[in-house]
Amino acid sequence: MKQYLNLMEKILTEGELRNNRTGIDTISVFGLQAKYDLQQGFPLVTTKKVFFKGVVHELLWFLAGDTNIQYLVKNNVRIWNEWAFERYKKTDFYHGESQLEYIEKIKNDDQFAAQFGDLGPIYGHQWRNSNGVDQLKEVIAGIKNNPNSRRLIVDCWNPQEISEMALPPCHTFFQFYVSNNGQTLNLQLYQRSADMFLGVPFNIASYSLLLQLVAQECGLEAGTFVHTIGDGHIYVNHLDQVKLQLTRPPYPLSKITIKPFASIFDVKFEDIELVDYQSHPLIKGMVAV
Ligand code: THF
Repeated sequence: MKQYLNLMEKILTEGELRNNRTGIDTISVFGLQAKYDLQQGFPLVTTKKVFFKGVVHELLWFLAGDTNIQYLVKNNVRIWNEWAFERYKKTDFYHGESQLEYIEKIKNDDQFAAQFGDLGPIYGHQWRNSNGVDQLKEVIAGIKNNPNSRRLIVDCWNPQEISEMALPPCHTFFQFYVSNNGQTLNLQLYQRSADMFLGVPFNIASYSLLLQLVAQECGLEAGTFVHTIGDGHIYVNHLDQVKLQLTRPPYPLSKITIKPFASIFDVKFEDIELVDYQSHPLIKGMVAV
């Protein structure tokens, strides 16, 4: 996992201080790439403890085409709470509740959740129903039937729907590539904006798991996850945390095992197991909204 640490070191030495819509400045570099060979192990960051359960629930939520935070909240995954709450605050129904009160209501009141828990047509919607197109289903059929295709693409940047999304997609566009005489599946992601300390360990794990799931369904071996980044940044309130992480030597990588399945859309949380994950302790950081 040196690749991830190298990108953060590069941003610390070459980055430019910039302001942005969140009000918390970043140090940023434009145009970064890292490659993770899944045959070397599962690239879950080891220099801090990553909340892997959250990664799995979020990915299953995307795969189900779900965009309502109720599923995440019920499974104690809080990573999308701020964005849903911000959206709720802008409605006429908001009467000054705290975020905690709002989240309790989302958890326990299905009707309230249906009305106010949605993030708009974000990832899950675009993957499974982009103006009626199930992009993910089609791309999997493409991998099976036409592995040399150069059009094995899922695109979340739907310009007509961006204004309805709680947040325009950060991981915007991905492409599959079958190599090694039809034996190995690779995936490249274009991420327009990357929060290196908080989001990126999640994003690497999420897309590597997606690659492993799709490979398993297609009877292929999981190859390389190529992570291409536009604005790669470290928030200034994460600098101490990043510097601490850079003093920590990485541990050997973990592995993932997934129980046999016919379709990735049938996979359940319990079917995915993280094996031999050894990490340094958790490091906390505030998320910029
Ligand atoms: N906005 C910002 N500023 N950073 C992001 O990483 C980000 N995302 C998604 C959407 N907008 C973003 C949301 N994903 C955490 C992790 C992923 C997120 C949001 C937040 C987070 O806070 N992780 C902590 C705590 C996890 C927990 O235990 O609840 C961590 O230590 O990892 C990137 O796609």
